Amino acid sequence: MTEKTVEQRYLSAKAQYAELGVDTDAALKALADIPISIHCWQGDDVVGFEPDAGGASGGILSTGNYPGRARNIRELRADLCKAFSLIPGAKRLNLHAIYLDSRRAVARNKITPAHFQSWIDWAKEQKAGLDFNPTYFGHPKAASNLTLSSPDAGIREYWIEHGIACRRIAAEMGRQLRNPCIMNTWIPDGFKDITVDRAGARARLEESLDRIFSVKIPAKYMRDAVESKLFGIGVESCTVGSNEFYLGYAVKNRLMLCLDSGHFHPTEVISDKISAVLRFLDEILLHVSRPVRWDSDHVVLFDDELRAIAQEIVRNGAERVHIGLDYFDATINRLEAWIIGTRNMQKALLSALLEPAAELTELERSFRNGRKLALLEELKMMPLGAVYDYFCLKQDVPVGADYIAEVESYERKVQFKRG
Ligand code: RNT
Ligand code: ZN
Repeated sequence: MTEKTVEQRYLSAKAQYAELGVDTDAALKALADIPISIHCWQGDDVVGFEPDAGGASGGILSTGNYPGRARNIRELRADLCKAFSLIPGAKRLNLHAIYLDSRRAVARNKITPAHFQSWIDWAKEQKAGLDFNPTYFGHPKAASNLTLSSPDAGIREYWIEHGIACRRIAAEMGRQLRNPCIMNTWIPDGFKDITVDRAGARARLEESLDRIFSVKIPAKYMRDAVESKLFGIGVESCTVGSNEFYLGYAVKNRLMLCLDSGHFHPTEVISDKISAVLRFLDEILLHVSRPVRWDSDHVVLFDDELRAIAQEIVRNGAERVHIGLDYFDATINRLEAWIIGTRNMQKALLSALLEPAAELTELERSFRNGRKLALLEELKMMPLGAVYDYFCLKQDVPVGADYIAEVESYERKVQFKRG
């Protein structure tokens, strides 16, 4: 498609939306300012760069053997640079503690901001914010699937120190980038079979978290989120950090709750939870993912639930909802996984920004529900694609499917040569 065609189609779409009272220019301006935090772990199948890397465990796993996985920091950064050049809009990079830059092995309770300085410098160059996660899995001290809630005081202490070390790192990222770093705490803790002392495990988890969060850090540097879960492979019977546990903990301690799309019962959706939890929390974090039959972490599609999530973000105020992606598919090119998911998140946000919001609300309040339903259905036929293509053009990234050829040439020249 030539630039001229993209522009012409945009003008025609703009006129069509204007008839509904929707301003496409304003929507594009708003879209450009909503950052999406791109998860580094899609690039290497959640392995990380510790010299004795253990990979994912604790109930999460990446499946597939598509060639070209990034094996070291240099390769991961090259892949991220390439992917970033094909994704429009404001970007953040979401790192895990196992992605540290160190030639020597460092115990997880001894990591410091210095181990992430090269990532901070990289993010500065990329004009991207950074988010962070302590890594409580893929480690001998997590082998029992109990970390912060372990009955073993030594194990608990080790992971408490890890949590404290990670908050310092996150604060330093936010300070240097002048952009608050969101640190998300997810632990794999749970039990495979009948669990007798759920209360004991939860009491220990609360105590450990209290110690980690006892140091107050200004919100302009970093903010904490806690992520709940339903179950994991190998921890089917009891998850210590359940939704009720973390919702209560977040409300009590004024932290963010992290809602992951894959962490609820199969017919339960996070889109409905956003407006509920925002009554009691200032801000929340989302892990946008796609569960297929279980918490499978498939690449995010432009489907009904993604659109509903985006509508709730826009309707409740995007400044209160931090958007992170969380999936890992090793059966396709990992750049495509990033690009498809991030672009879909943006398309969903754009589609929500292009709704005649006031009119829809008014129709609902006045019980004109037939008209509301009809309008919502008509909106599905509006030329959203033409508006998104124009966004890509203006942001200087390939329009439509044009990025695919770029990824294919990159995999031939770079990723397939990795052996
Ligand atoms: C696991 C959680 C968690 C992880 C990442 C790697 O079920 O979703 O967020 O996916 O921290
Ligand atoms: Zn998650």
